[in-house]
Amino acid sequence: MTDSLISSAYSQALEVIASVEPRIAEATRQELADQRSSLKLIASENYASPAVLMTMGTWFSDKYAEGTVGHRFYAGCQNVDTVESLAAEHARELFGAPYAYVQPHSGIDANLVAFWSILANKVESPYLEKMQAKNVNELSEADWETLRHEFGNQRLLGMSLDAGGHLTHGFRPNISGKMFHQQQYGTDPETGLLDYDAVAAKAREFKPLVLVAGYSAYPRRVNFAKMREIADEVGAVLMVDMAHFAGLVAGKVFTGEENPVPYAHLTTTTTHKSLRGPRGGMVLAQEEFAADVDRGCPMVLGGPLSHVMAAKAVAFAEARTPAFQDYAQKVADNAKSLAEGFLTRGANLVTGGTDNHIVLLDVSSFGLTGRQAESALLDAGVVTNRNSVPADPNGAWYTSGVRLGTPALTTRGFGHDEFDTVADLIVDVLSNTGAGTTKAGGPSKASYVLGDGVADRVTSRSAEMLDKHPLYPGLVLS
Ligand code: DSN
Repeated sequence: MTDSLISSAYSQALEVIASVEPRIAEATRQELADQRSSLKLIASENYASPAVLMTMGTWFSDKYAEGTVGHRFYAGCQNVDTVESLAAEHARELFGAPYAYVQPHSGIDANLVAFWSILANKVESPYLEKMQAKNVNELSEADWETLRHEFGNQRLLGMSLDAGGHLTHGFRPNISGKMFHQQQYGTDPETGLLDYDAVAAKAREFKPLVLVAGYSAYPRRVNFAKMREIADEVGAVLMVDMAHFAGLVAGKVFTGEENPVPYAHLTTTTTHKSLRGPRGGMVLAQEEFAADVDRGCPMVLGGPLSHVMAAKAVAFAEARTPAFQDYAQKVADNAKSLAEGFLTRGANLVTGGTDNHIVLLDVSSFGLTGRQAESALLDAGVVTNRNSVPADPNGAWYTSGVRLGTPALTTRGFGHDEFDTVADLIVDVLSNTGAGTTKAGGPSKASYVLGDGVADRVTSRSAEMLDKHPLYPGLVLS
């Protein structure tokens, strides 16, 4: 596709939008300008291709298609069937999975579908037997009470939020921490690394139905063969949430025991992070769970977003190319360059480095909270997100860390030298930021004072790199 076609398509689309609500057209233009002019280091974000983005803007958005391919609750789904079948086929091939469910709207939805299918498949409840034999309306109140008891008292063991796990891995305030009787595993207090013996000991003691592996802020690889061994020993289902590193699996950077798909009973993911597709989720499953996963909609999810499933198919087609494998390797190489850049400048990193796409910077040595650091960096055009570090004294709101990721800027073409410069710019901002005070003059975890001229200095050095590696280089809006 030529640059002029893309430019013309978007320019005309914006004209059509402006004819109805000009402020939305303007915000859309401004978003492109902002993304072009800032250093996007949010580890969970990326830049999807124009083909993926354009696929989302069609009339597939208008179609209801609850159910699954060939078994819909609405008529007229023949084209949605084509789209969903193709997306699932591409996903199965890309990840070597027996079964793929491409309907989840997000990673949290994907995890809820996985929980549902584990409960439906593994909980031995008299309710389920009766439900197979009877009309659901004939079940008694006592049957429903049994169901609530059986489904509501299962055990889940997942990685704690401050060690790098996700909210949906059993964090107490999240529904996963309320619907399951949960316990959490952390990381070694000295090294910050996952301690498989400690996970195994906890699993032996707790005997979970579900062992969740995977992470949102752990800057290291996981050995999923070991996690499966632990699950098997205690009779648990292994569920891996690869939302963050799906692109590194698809791109064959994580292979063998670092690839979760052959080891996990269920693997969940988002499609928009390192995988560089549209915003959405997906569940990959071994055959024994497929029938229950298939009931995800309408048992757990609202109607599938057919336009997004179409864009998933396009993104998966992109991800099976050698160019994507090259990209995925660069994502990991660049994270190492970024980490080395920090270490040579004396900054502290959780686990002392990285071997995936994440660098977790502990900002307490700069005398700042994560929130202060995130805000000061944003003032200088560096977009990050604050994140807890293990045993964080500032909790999940203020935090003591800043999470950085390389997928987005690698898409723009940044390499070793640019990421070394990014480390330099971040250290420059943080070394020249002081903690502020509350209105009453006490210590504040939120306010901060950025030194004079720092934002301009950093923005101008970033602009040189951003101009050299433009976002959507051929896209010119008229
Ligand atoms: N929001 C995603 C992330 O940033 O990791 C996961 O919830």
